Amino acid sequence: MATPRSSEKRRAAVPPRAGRCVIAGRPNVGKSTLLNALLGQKLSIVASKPGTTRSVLLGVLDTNVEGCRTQIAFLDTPGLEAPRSVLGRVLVEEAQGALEQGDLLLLLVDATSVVRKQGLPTEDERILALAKTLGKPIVLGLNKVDKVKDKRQMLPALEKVAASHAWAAIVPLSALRGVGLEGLVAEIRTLLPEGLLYEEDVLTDRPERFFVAERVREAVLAHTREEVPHGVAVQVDEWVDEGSLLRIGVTIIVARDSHKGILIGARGSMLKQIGQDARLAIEELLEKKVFLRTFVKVMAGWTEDAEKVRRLTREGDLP
Ligand SMILES: Nc1nc2c(ncn2[C@@H]2O[C@H](COP(=O)(O)OP(=O)(O)OP(=O)(O)O)[C@@H](O)[C@H]2O)c(=O)[nH]1
Ligand SMILES: [Mg+2]
Repeated sequence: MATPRSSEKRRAAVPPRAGRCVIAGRPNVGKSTLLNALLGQKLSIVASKPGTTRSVLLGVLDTNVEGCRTQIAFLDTPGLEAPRSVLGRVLVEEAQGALEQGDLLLLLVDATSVVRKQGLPTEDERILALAKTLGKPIVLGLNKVDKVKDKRQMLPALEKVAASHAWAAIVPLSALRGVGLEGLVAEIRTLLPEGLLYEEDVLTDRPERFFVAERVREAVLAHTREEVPHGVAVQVDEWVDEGSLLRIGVTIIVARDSHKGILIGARGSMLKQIGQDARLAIEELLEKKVFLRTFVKVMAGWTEDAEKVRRLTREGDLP
């Protein structure tokens, strides 16, 4: 039997592993929830509506798997689906571009739809077909297992799915409840090359203002329905650090005149609520007192204008 000392030595001799894992899948399957759960902190915004994530977001997990250093650069991506607008097309292009950057792919699917279909739904099969062309290992993550009522139906569904591709691994998960995450990370480690990609403490590569714009958009998404959320974009146009207080001004862009009224609400009540929620989220993010000014602007039809779409989906990145 190995003494504690010799097992420590053995671990120290195991080289670190690092690589990029692209989280891809249909909209709303829980990709961003999973990124946040894996990192143990909120990086990506989440909403109950499809089409929430609009640009590829890096989140670096630097951890130990059974004592062995492991760096996984996760890339959260917009959902892949047949686009219904120019905005939709740009999001799909963004996600497809990310697929090529991964050492491996984590195809995330909704476990309830797999159980219902007793196999991979057609939309997920399409993504799998696209992923296969890259010739990289694919891990299948079955998310939202907490929502599967009859667990006995899981096994036959898993057997069907297992036969559909030479998966590197199949991992049932609940990103929301934090179930299956350790096993997922351990599976991913086995697929990574040796080495390290980042210095310690690197979490992401986006500036604070991107995350601020996203928190405002998340608050808008939480309070709006139907087509309003799809046409919302947020620009940060004021950022004044006054020491103990950060003064931030944002413009919330909507795609139609009628959406402006909805967003502002009766005597400004909706916008006030959105502003309050967003401010609290930003204060938590930046650990600082924030004064948030919100302004709503109509940019009619921007979701059908490719140049505006490209600018507004990456707006928070601009200096
Ligand atoms: N019950 C349950 N709900 C989940 C789970 N993971 C995510 N969700 C919910 O699913 C919804 C969508 O989550 P997101 O993380 O925004 O999904 P996404 O795949 O990033 O969506 P897009 O960015 O639109 O592609 C949210 O309401 C989440 O709370 C899970 O494991 N169980
Ligand atoms: Mg997302």
